[in-house]
Amino acid sequence: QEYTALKLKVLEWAPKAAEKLKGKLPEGANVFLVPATLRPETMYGQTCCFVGPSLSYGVFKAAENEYYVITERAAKNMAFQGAFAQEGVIEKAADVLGSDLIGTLINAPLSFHPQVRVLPMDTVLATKGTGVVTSVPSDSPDDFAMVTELAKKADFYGIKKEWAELEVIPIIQTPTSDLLAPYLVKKLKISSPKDTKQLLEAKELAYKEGFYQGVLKVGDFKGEKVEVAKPKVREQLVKAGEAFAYCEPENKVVSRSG
Ligand code: ZZB
Repeated sequence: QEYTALKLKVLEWAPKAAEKLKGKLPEGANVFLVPATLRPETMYGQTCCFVGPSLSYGVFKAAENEYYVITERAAKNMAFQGAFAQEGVIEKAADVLGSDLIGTLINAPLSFHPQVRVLPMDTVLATKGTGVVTSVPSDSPDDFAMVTELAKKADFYGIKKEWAELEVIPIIQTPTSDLLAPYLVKKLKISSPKDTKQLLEAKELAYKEGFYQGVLKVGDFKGEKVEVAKPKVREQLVKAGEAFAYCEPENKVVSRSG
């Protein structure tokens, strides 16, 4: 599985993360949360970034003054894909729990919302991608269901309501909608992130319709089909130093979609 790994620069740590990282990183180090995505063409619509609150993450050195927040499992894979200074070697500067990261302010490349927050999502899998997921509620039913839930129960989740209420902007037009995920969530009567079965169906429908029939409404490739624009957006992000390819050894992966 080839993902695009996106670099979301940390602008301001949540207090708990700041405490845990104190003295462990060089002054002025650039740290990035690095989600793995299959949909680089949707990055215009990022509204937050999810971590699993109970998952363990590491802060791994990628280059001089540059660090990635990802799972150890992902770091081990990246070390063999030229992402770090030395082939096969990982250098962990600190440990941090997903829950410590909640509320961290980050930069989201290409997004209409350049500054977004790290928010919790219980269904993030430690065994897939980097354990960090960028959220695009306009085109991912899981993400739309989760941000809706977070806004509804902000206190319960220990977040500020407004962090989950960033405007969901249409970015891809398909024959049925320009907000495909909210449309499918409504149509399949999904009322919470716990509606696993319907969410899986919605995700499959969204992937298919988005990929084969979607047309970008925004950005440099506005008017182009998703199929065509996807590699172009990816290339643009890579050239800007904001993303890189990340591959997953298939046999080790537990995929929700099988
Ligand atoms: C942004 C995005 C925008 C995504 C979209 C999807 C969609 P899969 O196997 O089919 O779910 N993801 C990545 N890592 C994890 C993880 N560890 N746990 C849970 N979810 C994860 O494909 C991977 C997609 O699942 C990734 O692409 C990521 O969300 C999420 F508009 O990134 B995506 C219809 C889907 N639309």
